[in-house]
Amino acid sequence: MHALLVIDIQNDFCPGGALAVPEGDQIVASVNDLMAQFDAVILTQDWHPADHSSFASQHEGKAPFETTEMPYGTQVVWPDHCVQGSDGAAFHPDLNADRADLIIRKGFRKGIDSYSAFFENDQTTPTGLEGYLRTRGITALTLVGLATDFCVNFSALDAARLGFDVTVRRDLCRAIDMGGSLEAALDSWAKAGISIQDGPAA
Ligand code: VGL
Ligand code: ZN
Repeated sequence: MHALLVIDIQNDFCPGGALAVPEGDQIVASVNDLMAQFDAVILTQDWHPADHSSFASQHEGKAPFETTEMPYGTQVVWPDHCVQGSDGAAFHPDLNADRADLIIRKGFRKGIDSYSAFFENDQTTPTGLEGYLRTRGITALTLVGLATDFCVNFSALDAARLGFDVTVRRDLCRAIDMGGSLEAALDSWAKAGISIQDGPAA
């Protein structure tokens, strides 16, 4: 069984949003088309309380895109984004969310961020996605979505570490790309045995 894992295609990550990823909206139509090819479609949704600790606004003297030390390690602080129930947290209006078997929300605990669809940023608190996939007999995952170098990256690496057969459709992802983050992600995917596809399989 092969699932399509669609990462964070939400208004705040699209042009005009609070943490806009360049061209984030340009992947939506192709992602919709791709859904038909999979046994299961799973969407993730970044879903933060208004006072989430990943927001620069919660750290005196910090500007967005700087870093801070959290109990679980270094954390980039972001513009306020994907606040629970807000329009920014909603899926892009053209995304075919009706096709989703499961929507998994992450980053809902005030004190900890969650880039990965599998584990929060302490790398130990599970989201429950692994259990869902295993009990459905899903062994292969193809990832698409936003942002390549953060939530797609950490989701793909965790999936590979957990033993899933992982492919990233790089052409159906878009990156934030700060401080070499995109190149670092691509390097780590190669080392983790993740397949990178730049278009539909031949
Ligand atoms: C993301 C930064 C903060 C992402 C989420 O979806 O890549 N990046 N929250
Ligand atoms: Zn977030």
